[in-house]
Amino acid sequence: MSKVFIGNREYFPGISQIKFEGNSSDNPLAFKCYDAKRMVGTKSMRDHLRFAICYWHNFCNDGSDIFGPGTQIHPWNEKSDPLAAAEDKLDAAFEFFTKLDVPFYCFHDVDLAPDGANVAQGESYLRHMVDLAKVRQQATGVQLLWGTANVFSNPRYMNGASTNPNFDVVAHAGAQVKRSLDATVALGGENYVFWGGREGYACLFNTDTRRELEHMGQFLTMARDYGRSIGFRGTFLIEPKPMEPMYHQYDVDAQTVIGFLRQYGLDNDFKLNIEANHATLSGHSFAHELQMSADAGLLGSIDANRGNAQNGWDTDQFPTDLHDTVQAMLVVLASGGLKSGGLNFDAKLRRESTSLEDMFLAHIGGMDCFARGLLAAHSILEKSSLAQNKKDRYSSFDEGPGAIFEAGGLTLTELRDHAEVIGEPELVSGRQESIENMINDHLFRA
Ligand code: XLS
Ligand code: NI
Ligand code: NI
Repeated sequence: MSKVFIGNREYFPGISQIKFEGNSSDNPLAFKCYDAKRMVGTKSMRDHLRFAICYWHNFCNDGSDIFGPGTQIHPWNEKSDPLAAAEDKLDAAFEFFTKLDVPFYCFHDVDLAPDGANVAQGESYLRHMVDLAKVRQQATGVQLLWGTANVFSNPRYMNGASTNPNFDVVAHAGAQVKRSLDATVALGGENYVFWGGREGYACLFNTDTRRELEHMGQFLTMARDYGRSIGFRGTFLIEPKPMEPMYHQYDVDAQTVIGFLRQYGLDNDFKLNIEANHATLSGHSFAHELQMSADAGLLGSIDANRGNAQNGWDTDQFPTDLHDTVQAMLVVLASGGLKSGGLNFDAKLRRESTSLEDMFLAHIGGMDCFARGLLAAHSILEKSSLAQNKKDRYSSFDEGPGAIFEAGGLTLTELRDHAEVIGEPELVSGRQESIENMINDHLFRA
């Protein structure tokens, strides 16, 4: 590709198309492992990993935190007219996507377009930006992994969106989700995400949790029905998170969300979007949350990032822990791959990383880390006895009384009688250390 920016201005001058140069390269602006076309089993790395870049952390945030203003100066943020600034931001975003050659991106409605002074104006701003994005998607081949609505930043959502105690606020959330679904469908988005935002509570004394959760079930049902009515054939996703901004978030973790989806009959249309940092905040591991989702047939997509072991908040760092990506890719591969989901880098630069080049370096590192995780996981599944050993561990359920038990054919009394007949079972080693060693051995062979 000779020209990888499509507006009039180049926002990342001096940085050209990022290429695969291999393990021996010491060029920081090159992939060492991610080689989009390389086949791993039956699929290319590109098709296995389905990388996406998020709009918000890269093009909307500027490093500001509660203790101080932004440190990152973005050339697409110079214009004071919000719509003109949004247009510049779009060009910068597509330049970035194409220079990194990722297949997908993700956005909230208010990342792409200004919110507007009222419902109709917000809709028209978003439609305008969607028209421009459509042209850029066609010109570059970059596609939309998912769209979503930001129904947590505007002050009206301080007590939640669909779980707000005020019906008028619920209506505004509905307007935003409607326009965001319209935008997602217009752009051919493969999924549509609901992260709970402020769907939770701070104080039980003033909160009717039963009613709020029913409202959430009702709201999601309406969103599903509307999406299907306008031709959305993709997957709706819920992204669990246990805390922050609310003390108690309703979508605490994967198993909670799975129970909720089943309770409201939404599990045929919805799956889960698992974020690594949210998993660890909920007291689980990233791989655990993926596994619980996969077991339920509801693993939809991934927000790829990592937390900080010392902190109890969502630091949204870029994934650099190889062991983490290996474990994640083991679950993904063993459950049949990402399908319509992808690996969205819901990660931000540190406030101290102030150059535009840092945005590239961070994504290159994350992409290589997952590519290495993919190679190691593939090699482990192909060449080791991991899967067979796991299966063998349950072989007592494959025949005889164990199989009858699994099929629901035993009574508790018969279970007791079996115990009496067989006497004390022998202790069988779980061999955890041996498996952990084998996985480390593969990391250096992959
Ligand atoms: C925040 C979430 C958010 C979702 C999209 O913690 O990760 O960024 O992914 O609303
Ligand atoms: Ni996320
Ligand atoms: Ni997060």
